[in-house]
Amino acid sequence: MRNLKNLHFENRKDYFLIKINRPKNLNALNQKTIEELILLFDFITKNSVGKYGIVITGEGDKSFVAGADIKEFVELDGKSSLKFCRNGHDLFNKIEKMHIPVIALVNGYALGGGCELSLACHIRVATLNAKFSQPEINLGLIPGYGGTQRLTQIVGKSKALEMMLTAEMISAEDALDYKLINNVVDDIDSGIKKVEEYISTFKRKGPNAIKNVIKSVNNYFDKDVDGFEEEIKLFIECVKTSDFKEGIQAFIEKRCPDFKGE
Ligand code: DAK
Repeated sequence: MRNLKNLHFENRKDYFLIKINRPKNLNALNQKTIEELILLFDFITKNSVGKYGIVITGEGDKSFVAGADIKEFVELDGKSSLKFCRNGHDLFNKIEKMHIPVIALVNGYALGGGCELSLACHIRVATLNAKFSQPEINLGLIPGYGGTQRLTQIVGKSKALEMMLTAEMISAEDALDYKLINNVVDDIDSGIKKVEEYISTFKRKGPNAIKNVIKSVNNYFDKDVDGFEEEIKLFIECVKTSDFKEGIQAFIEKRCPDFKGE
C-alpha cells in the first residue's frame, strides 16, 4: 500500500506492522487516518498469505493514540457526527472481525478513540508508560467508536462505568489488573519481542481454526446470533479441512503439525 500519509506500514516477516504516524499530535485519530486505516485493512484482508497477525502501535515513545482529533470537532453537528461515528464503527468492526489476530502494542497514551482502537484488537500488550482512559465525558460526550460496548465486554460493567464516568487515566499495571490488557512489558523493544512471540505461536496453528475462534468468540457478543449453534457450524467447517487431518495425524505420529491453511 502506497501513499499513506498518516500511517507507517511495514510488511515484516510473518506479520504486518502498522504505526499511527502523527507524533506531533500524539497520534490523534483524525478522519484521514481513519480512512487510511479502512483502506489498509481492506488491503490486508486480500493480501495476507504468509502473515499470521497484524500489530498496531503508535509512532514515537509517548503515545499510542491520544484520542480522536479534538481539533476536528470544532464544527461538529448531528449530521457530521453521524458520518464520523459510522466511519469509526466501520473501521473498528473490521478490525474486530479480521481473520488473523490483531495485536495492539500500546506504547503510551491510549485515550478516548485510542483506547477504543485497542479494545477492537484481539490482544493488547502495553508498555509500562501506557495510560488508558475514556475521557469523552470531559468534552460533554460519550465514547463514539464502540467504547461503551467493548469496554463493558472486556472489563465488566462496574469498571467500565467507573472509567467512563470519572475519565480517570489508569496505568498499565491497573489495566492488567482490570484484565483490560493481556501483558505489560518494560518498553517498546520488549513489546516487539512479546508480540513476535504471539505471532510465532499463531504461525504454528491452523489458519482456519484461528479464523473460526475469532468468529466464534465475536458471536458471543452478537445479540442476533446464537453463538452455540454457530459454534457447531464453525466446528464442522474446521473438521472438513485438511489441516484437521494433519493435526490428528501429527498427534498420532508424535510430531508438530504442518498446517497449510487448507
Ligand atoms: N486531538 C488533537 N490534538 C491532540 C490530541 C487530540 N486528542 N491530544 C494531543 N494533541 C496535540 C496537542 O494539542 C499538542 O498540539 P500542539 O499544541 O503542540 O499543536 C500536541 O498534541 C502535544 O500535546 P500536549 O502538548 O498536550 O502534550 P502533553 O504531554 O502536555 O499532554 C495529554 C499529553 C495526552 C495529557 C494531552 O495532550 C491531552 O490531554 N490530550 C487530549 C486527550 C483527550 O482528551 N483525548 C480525546 C479523548 S475523547 C466521535 C467519535 C469518537 C470520539 C469523539 C467523537 N464522533 C463519532 C463524532 C472520541 C473522542 C475522544 O477520543
